[in-house]
Amino acid sequence: GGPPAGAAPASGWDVESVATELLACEAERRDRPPFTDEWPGLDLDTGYAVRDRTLARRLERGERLVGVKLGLTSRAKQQRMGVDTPFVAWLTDAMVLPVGDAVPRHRLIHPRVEPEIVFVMGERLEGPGVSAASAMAAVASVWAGAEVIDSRYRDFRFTAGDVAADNASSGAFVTGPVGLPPAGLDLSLEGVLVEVDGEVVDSATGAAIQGHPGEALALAANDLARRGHAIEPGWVVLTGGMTDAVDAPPGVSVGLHFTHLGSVWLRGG
Ligand code: 0L1
Ligand code: MG
Repeated sequence: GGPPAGAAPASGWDVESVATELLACEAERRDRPPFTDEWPGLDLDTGYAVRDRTLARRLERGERLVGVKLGLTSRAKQQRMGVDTPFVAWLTDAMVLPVGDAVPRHRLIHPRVEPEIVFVMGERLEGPGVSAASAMAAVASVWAGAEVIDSRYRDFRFTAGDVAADNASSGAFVTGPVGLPPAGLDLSLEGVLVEVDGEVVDSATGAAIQGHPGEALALAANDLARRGHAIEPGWVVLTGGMTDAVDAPPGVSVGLHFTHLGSVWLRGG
């Protein structure tokens, strides 16, 4: 009985039209209510189908796929956003923020900044059945990172399906000064201080990310395998915000200070 989950939306929305609307919101710097207000059938898998359609459109217009990011891998972020599922989204070269650039507010709606532990992959990683240990064995180097998240949803209000469709609030990202080999690091204990205009406003360790960022990497590989994707050599993997994100309006300076991975500075914009 009944249509399959996500099918035949009474609202008129479907995967194609949601993908079109999300890309239009991004281009026009326009936010909107979550689609699930009108289309409750937009579940996580349907959201992923939208995410893959927007990626296809980005590639068609000349962007290059450079990696993946995880969303809502830390409890701090899950609680803040009211969604308890981690998920995976795409990174393209258009999202790379050159070192020294300010938060690119001119092309974003309501950007916020969060600290992340970032991997650059040495080997291909394909699920299912990937463990944190086998995931870490495929990592070439570990970096400090700042993700500038943005959401096409007004006030960052969304369900898991909405945010999966919206490529996990992707905006831009920048990595820190040094890439270290993973072997010498205990990433559960890697700390970060979030400093805004000289004041420490938050802190966390890598354990905030699913116990260890390698768990998030394994999760990404296993989750992508469900849709026939693998993580490729050379790809960048953002393992998820370690703390809640902070606002960075013009004039504000954000410093993310890691124990061994160095500092990432970002001027507000
Ligand atoms: O808007 C959001 O906070 C959802 C994306 C989460 C990004 C992250 O957890 O790193
Ligand atoms: Mg993030």
